Amino acid sequence: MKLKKFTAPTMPEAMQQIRSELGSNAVILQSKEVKKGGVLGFFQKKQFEVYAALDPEPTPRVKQKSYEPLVDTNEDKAFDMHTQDRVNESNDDMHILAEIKQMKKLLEVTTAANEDIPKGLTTNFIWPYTYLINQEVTPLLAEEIVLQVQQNLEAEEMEEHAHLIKDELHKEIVQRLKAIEKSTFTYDEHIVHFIGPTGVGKTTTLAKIAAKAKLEKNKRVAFITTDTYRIAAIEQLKTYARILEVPIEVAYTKEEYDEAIQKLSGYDQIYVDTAGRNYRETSFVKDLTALIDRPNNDQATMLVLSLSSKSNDIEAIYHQFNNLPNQSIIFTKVDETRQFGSLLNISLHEERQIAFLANGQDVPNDVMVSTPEVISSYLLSGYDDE
Ligand SMILES: Nc1nc2c(ncn2[C@@H]2O[C@H](COP(=O)(O)OP(=O)(O)OP(=O)(O)O)[C@@H](O)[C@H]2O)c(=O)[nH]1
Ligand SMILES: [Mg+2]
Repeated sequence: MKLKKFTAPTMPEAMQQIRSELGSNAVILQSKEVKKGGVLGFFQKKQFEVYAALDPEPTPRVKQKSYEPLVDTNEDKAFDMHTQDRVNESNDDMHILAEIKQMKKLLEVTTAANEDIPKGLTTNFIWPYTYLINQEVTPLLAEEIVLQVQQNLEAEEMEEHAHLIKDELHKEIVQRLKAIEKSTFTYDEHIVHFIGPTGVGKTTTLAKIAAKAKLEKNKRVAFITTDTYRIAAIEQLKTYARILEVPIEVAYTKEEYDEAIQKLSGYDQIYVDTAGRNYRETSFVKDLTALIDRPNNDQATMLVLSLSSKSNDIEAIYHQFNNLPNQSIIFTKVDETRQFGSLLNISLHEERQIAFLANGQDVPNDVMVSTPEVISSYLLSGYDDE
């Protein structure tokens, strides 16, 4: 397929250029009015930028007349591709629409300003690659995965079918996630600290997991909160303790914390809430680790991260805590975004599977065990809509 951008002062002139260069079978994919030149926004010249494409081997079923309504020579109107209204519903037209959709995807890819398409990707795989990039998967990871998928499908000579690409992507992602270390959380840990940045959902998620421990795993559960910076924070955990009928201790100092652990030592699991801080600051990390660091192995840390945070911030926070023993990762607010790349980035870069995903405010229901299949399904959930 030949794809080209044309620029002219008027739409009819652009059309003239397109006809003489690509012939009358050319399809207009997009057009817009732009202003060029001038000084400080004055004396700018109006120009029309039109993207047109020509398939050198058009399918025999395509009728020439179906293309015609797509060409609008009215220069006052920015040309738009709302083809649905203009094309009738015959099978041929549906076929053309599918082709145009395909071409538009290609156009988006071709015109994307900052996207470096990796060498070695054939046309059919540029779209899956840009899909993963739009999901905020890191470019290197997206390239690796899509190149592998391309290789797998080429070996089977099936690369041109879009749904096969999606299935193969799913397989590839699941396989990579399965190859890394599993989450170590088993509900047998005696002390479980919930740590993480401000407002990510530490207290809410603690209540959800503690409820699971008590109701599904029959564990005897107790709470400690060390988040004494805000009265509301203490009250929040006390409320959950009341609802779940579990004891709670409030610890203002390291000594009180040690006493509380001692006091609750007869319980199967002690869930410890901590204050949200700006943990990009190393001093906060030191304070927290000094507080929760204990000489026994019978403890775990739940690093709570929000999927609605920026990818770089998520990775930076992860690295601030990666020395803590028995650490599991929980991602919250999975329901608040449509970009799921961080789930894959963290898992594969750090080679550590995510333990839980929280997807709403409802305690205790909105939490699920994270599996490679669940992560891949989230990641590819918008694949067919794009
Ligand atoms: N949409 C959505 N909201 C969530 C989720 N988890 C928690 N929240 C909400 O996020 C807000 C903050 O939750 P908290 O549990 O108080 O967060 P925190 O990390 O303990 O906050 P600090 O202790 O202040 O640092 C609350 O309104 C929760 O209902 C989730 O998975 N999805
Ligand atoms: Mg809290």
